[in-house]
Amino acid sequence: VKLEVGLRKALQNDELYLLYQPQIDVASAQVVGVEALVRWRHPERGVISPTEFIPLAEETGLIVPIGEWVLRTACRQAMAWQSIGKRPVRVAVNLSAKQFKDENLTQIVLSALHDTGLTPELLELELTEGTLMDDARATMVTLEQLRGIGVYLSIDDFGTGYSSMNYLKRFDVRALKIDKSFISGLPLDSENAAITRAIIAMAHGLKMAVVAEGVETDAQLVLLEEYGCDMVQGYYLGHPSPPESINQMLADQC
Ligand code: G
Ligand code: G
Ligand code: MN
Ligand code: NA
Repeated sequence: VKLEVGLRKALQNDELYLLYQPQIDVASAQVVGVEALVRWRHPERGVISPTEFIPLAEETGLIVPIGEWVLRTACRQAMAWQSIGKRPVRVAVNLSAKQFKDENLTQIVLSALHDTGLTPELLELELTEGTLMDDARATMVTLEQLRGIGVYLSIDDFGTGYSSMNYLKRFDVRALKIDKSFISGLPLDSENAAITRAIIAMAHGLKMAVVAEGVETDAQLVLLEEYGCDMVQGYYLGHPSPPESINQMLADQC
C-alpha cells in the first residue's frame, strides 16, 4: 500500500526516468534502435526495478499515465537523437496489456508523435504474446489502428507465451524479439539453438525481422549472425544506459 501511494506521486515528483539499451543491426554493426526501459528512483528505497513496480502500476491503473509519460519521453529523446546520429534511430517502448486495451491508446500514441514531431516509423511498440492473444477480435482492431498510424510493431519475449501461428500470420507485425531465455544457453544448448533457428526461419518466411535479446557473449553473436538473425540486443552490445551514453554511441558511428 505504501509503495502504491509513492507510485502515485512518482510521476509528479519526477522520480521516473528512462534507460536505453541499443539494438544493433548484425549486418552493418550499427545502432538501429534503442529500447526504453523505465526506472523509479524512490526517495527512500533507491532505484526500484520495473519488475517490482510495473505489476503494481497495472493493478492500480497507474500504468496508463506512466505509460503515456514513457511514450512521450522516449519520442522526445528519439527526436533529439535524429540530430546527432548519421542515420535515424528507432525507439522501442514496452506496452503492457492494460495500455493495449485502453480505448485511448491510438490517441495517446498519435498525440505523442504529433507533439514531439517524431516520424511514426521511428516509434516501435513492443507487445507480448499474452497481450495479443487475449482477445483476438479486439486485438485485430487495435493493431489495425496502430498500423494505420505507421508505427513499427514487434512481439517481445517471443517464444515464452502462447502464440497461435494462425494469428501470428494475421497480426502483420514487423519484428519478433526472441526471448533471452533461448539465447542464454547458446552456443552449447542444442535445443535452444534449434528453437532459435526455427524462430528465425519462421519470421523470415512471414517477412518479419528478428531481434535476439539477452546476447551476452561474442560466441552468441557469431552464432546468431550465422543463423541470419537481423538484430541483436544484450549486455554484450550495451547495457541499459542513460541517454548521454547513447549520444556517444551514435556520434561514434559512421
Ligand atoms: O529493464 P529491465 O530490467 O529491468 O525490465 C524488466 C521488465 O520491465 C521487462 O519485462 C520490461 O519489458 C519491463 N519494462 C521496462 N520498462 C517498461 C515500461 O516502460 N513499460 C512496461 N510496460 N514495461 C516495462
Ligand atoms: O521483457 P523485456 O524484453 O522488455 O525486458 C528486457 C529486460 O532484459 C530488461 O530487464 C533488461 O535489463 C534485461 N536485459 C537486457 N540485456 C540483457 C542481457 O544481456 N542479459 C540479461 N540477463 N538481461 C538483459
Ligand atoms: Mn522489451
Ligand atoms: Na523481451
